[in-house]
Amino acid sequence: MWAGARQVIRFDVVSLFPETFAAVADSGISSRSLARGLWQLGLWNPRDFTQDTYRTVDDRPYGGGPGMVLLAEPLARALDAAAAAQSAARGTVGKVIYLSPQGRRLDHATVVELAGREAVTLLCGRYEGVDERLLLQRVDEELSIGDFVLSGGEIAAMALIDAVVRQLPGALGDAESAAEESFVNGLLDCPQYTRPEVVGGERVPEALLSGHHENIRRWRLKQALGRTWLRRPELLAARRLSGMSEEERALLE
Ligand code: 9D3
Repeated sequence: MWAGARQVIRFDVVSLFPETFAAVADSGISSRSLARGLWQLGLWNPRDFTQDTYRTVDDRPYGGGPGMVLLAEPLARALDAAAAAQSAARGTVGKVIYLSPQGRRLDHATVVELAGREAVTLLCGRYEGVDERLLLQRVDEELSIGDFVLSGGEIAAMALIDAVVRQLPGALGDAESAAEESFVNGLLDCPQYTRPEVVGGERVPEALLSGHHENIRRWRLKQALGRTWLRRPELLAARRLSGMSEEERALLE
């Protein structure tokens, strides 16, 4: 295989807390694949793009009310710097995605689509949000990671990066990739067991000790279907529409 054909993605992140991205840059699968050149990370702090003595990045909302709003100008200059870096590193400038509770919910299909891009800029908000004019002028897409309140966009951006990087060819080891395949099929994972055979009086299910690979596969599929039916019935409804195998229908029954 020609290594030059590798699918590399560059993320440029605009954030007031760039140091928090150590969570994806310095540990785990994302860190290993960053060191191997499968993806690139640029961090841009709007505070470094201020022009006043106090390095002001926020101000009070017009119309009054609690909290502060991020200023458009330092963000615009940080976005310009990110775009220039993408142009130099990738020969192209990616779309700007604003992480916000008002965005469309991130899902697996979007993660896979993002993994195919050359460059993406992630804009992280803080406090009450970002001046709307900056959003209108500079943001292409808006994404949320769920219906709950975070303190800012950073953790959402890191969740997105982690999920996308896992999809890059070569990011996961062989064992991890094989495990992934068994459940990115719209079902929840089956239960997992390891030694010893008895824990707190509870035995490992007999099917897993048989060594009969076909029985083990059927037991796992049945468990996955049963759990999905009990915990996330809406996933099964979607699966019924997109087509279920005769075996799955029988096991679910
Ligand atoms: C508590 C303040 N809220 C009512 C006025 C508005 C609000 C502003 C900023 C709520 C959250 C945030 C910060 N959140 C994000 O930047 C964010 C987020 C989230 O909170 N939940 C799910 N996905 C995301 S993506 C970015």
